[in-house]
Amino acid sequence: MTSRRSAPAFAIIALLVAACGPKEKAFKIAVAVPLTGDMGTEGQGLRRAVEMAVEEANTAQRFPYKLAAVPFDDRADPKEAVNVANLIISDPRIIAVVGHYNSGCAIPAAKVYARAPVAMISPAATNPEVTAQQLSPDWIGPKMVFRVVPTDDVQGAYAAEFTYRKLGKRRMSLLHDKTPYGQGLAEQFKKTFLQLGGDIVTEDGVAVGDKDFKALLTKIKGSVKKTEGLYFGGLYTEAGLLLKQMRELDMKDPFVFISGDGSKTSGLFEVAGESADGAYLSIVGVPVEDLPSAAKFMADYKKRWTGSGEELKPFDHFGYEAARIIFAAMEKGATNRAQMIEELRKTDFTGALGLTRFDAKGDTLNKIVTMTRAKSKGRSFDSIR
Ligand code: ABU
Repeated sequence: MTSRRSAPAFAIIALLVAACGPKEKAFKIAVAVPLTGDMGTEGQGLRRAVEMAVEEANTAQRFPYKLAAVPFDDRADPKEAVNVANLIISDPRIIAVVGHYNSGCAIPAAKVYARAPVAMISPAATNPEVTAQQLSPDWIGPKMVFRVVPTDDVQGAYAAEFTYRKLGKRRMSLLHDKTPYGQGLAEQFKKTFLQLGGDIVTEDGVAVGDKDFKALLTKIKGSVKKTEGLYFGGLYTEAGLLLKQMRELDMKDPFVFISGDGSKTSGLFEVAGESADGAYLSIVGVPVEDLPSAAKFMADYKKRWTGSGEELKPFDHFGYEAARIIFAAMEKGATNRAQMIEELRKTDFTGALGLTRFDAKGDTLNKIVTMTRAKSKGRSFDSIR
């Protein structure tokens, strides 16, 4: 009786061993992003995008080996990002990393990847230091950090020019969340706004997770120099709460709220509701829906991910492109970490983002930034031309 039952099971195991045994070649791409917490929605989108790219490559039998996307949750926490990076470098089957989302995570995690070394392509972290740190004489390892999004020196300067020239504002208040991303973006805004002749009336920092900004906003509203708007460097949760409390304090048009790519996501409407209406949010790159080269990606994504909460998130096309840039390097013969780094430096890839090439720092040569405006009806972000 025992032998009759175990015979088919035995055959199945033998087949599985033959199909997936240790001799079969397989490579993994790590997707190191926040998968839980407030930023989990953004990271889950990136995971879906990279998984889709991997599925496409496997289905098309593009390589004589299998690929797998392996998600790692850094929880948007720099310490956890370092833990995750150490796990990643200890798995020799991981040939490259798509990550991290937060600049505050990408900066320390990159130092761990440099020790391995294993290449990392960030699809979202925009603080210049993410890549610039690898030019430092203290950098331990080769140059192996790349990113497919423009940086905050471009984004912050663009927002300041927009505020000064297009909106005609001369006196702004500055607020940031004290993270490398939020503070860096706000500082770049300030630098350019002052250069243009504008005045920064108040300047403050808040913490990620703070909920009550009423006292701070009351101070800003009552500033002697009469501020005309608030520039916020930070992420959507705090941006949404700020907008909600600003409206409660009657801080609305012509008083402006301006923030960056970390706040431009559907989550802003979930936090702020109708109070999000009229907020200006810059984004890196061109809105994905305006990119003809990304039309197929968008259609395929919609087809592949249709469940609730699985809608396209703002950085997904960047994650998809990062994975496909890694595959292009594999196609050119990169089958180990060192070859991958070498090939990525020579990237000349045309895909959903158009043409991607990296400069000596590892940054994309695409430097486009777009300003959008939140519209609560329909929960959209309209590009401003
Ligand atoms: N660039 C938006 C994602 C946040 C960050 O860079 O930290």
